[in-house]
Amino acid sequence: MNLNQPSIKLSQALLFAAILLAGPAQADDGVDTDSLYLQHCAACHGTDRLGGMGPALLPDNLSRLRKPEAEKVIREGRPATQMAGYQDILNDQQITALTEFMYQAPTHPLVWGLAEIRSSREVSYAKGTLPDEPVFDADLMNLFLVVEIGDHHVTLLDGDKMEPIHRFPSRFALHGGPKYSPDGRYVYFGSRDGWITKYDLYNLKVVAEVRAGINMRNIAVSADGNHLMAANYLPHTLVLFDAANLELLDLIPVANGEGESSRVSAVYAAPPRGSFIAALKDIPEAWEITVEDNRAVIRRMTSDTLLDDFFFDPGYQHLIGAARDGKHGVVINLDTGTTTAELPLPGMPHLGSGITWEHEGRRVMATPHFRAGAISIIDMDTWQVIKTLETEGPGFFMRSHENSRYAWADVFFGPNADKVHIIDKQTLEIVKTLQPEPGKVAAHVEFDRYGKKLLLSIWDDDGAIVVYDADTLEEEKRIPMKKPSGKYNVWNKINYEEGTSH
Ligand code: DHE
Repeated sequence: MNLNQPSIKLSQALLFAAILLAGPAQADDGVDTDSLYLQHCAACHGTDRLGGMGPALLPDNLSRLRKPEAEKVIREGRPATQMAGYQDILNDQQITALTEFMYQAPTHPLVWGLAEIRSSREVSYAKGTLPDEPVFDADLMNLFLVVEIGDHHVTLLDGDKMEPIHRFPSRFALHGGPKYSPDGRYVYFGSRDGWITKYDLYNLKVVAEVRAGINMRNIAVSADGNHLMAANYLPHTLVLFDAANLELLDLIPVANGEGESSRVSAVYAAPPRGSFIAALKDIPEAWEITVEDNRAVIRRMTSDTLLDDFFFDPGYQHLIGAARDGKHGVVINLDTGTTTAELPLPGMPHLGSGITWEHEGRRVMATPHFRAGAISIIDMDTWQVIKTLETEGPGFFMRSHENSRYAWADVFFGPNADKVHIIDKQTLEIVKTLQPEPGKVAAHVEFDRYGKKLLLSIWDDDGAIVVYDADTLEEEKRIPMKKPSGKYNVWNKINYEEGTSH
């Protein structure tokens, strides 16, 4: 919804006509929601509800927004966005009816294929057309990006001075880690609505955008920086792009040999293998994808369970996946494609945020659990759980750095969500529990490139980034931010640092 009225595309106009010809939909309370939607919302959110200048208004895309919050947004608008408040235009009954309408599946088919992807692409500055000198002075390897989901912005932070350099608007609801080009100059963001934004950190400019799907999981950039792959829930596709200008190269329908299609749980780059690895949500398969002549070549690995979430060993020889039943994990050998071990991991492990380190000469990995106040520590040679740490509630993220003796784990869910545990990586014990701001969720840590300082989010609209000394564990400063979620350090990401996500 918006006061600026962008032009409506032909396909949307045809759909608009079809809806009008079909006659207005009346809600139970007699409100004509179709007409209200077309009059007030369609210009920005699309006549087909697939989104436009505003986000998509479909049940899956809205699943994380509770209905009362959605009503509040319609009533009051969203600060610092184009979304105006409608409380003087629509009455309570109309607002409630519109909200219900948005949470119902549309009757028209939702299509996002080659034509839609191609026509969504916009290249503002083709690769090679902007200066190669950064417009600011800072260590380019110690920059952080902070995603602020409170008002859909991103802050670029100088990791030496721990001061913001620049703040810019993002697409609605970024999710998952932004991915850097191997030299750290460009970063690619993915939004839940399927938008991929390529941003030039040297020039502080969006250089290209494309929409890969209607409901996207995440994106991955190949180790050589040449290709980008997007994993979608809707439609059931993987999409391959040229990373230079986000040109569409290949659209891969995701289905098994019998033609049953599947959502994609996620896709990651596997640098030593020169490939991408994707796991499927509705079919018990993981795929290894290589790019030949700008086309995707798929190698299928079958698993004995559906994989929701997964992780890799540092050499990318094994995929460690969480089974959908939430009770165990499986280890797939990526060379043979066979399942080589099963892990007893009750309480739904969040393997995607696992980290690894050396412990008594062996590599271990640690993972929090979504449904249990526990952290499992696993020996990566024997695939045995060697320790289970009891925490003050289920956690979401874990983080460390090769140069730090500590690993940090948040307590994201439950009454202790304002606490963070600090684990000694050698004794495998929780040595300290911090409560940076009582009553506000404290979550997600990222270290600087040296492992000497770290950033923690106070996950609140009136939130902050807290800077800690990684050795003394003392707070150094707070930088106010709007619900900061993930933080991403350039050096740690492009070097696949062992204590951070990839
Ligand atoms: Fe995430 C990363 C899946 C809910 C914040 N999340 C990821 C990744 C996956 C994933 C597969 C890795 C992608 C990548 O980085 O390339 N997330 C899921 C879910 O399945 C789940 C549980 C349900 C869903 O709705 O999708 C989920 N995630 C959330 C949230 O509720 C969080 C806390 C808030 C939000 O923004 O939606 C959230 N997820 C994050 C963040 C990362 C992430 C901040 C990146 C972490 C990192 O350090 O790399």
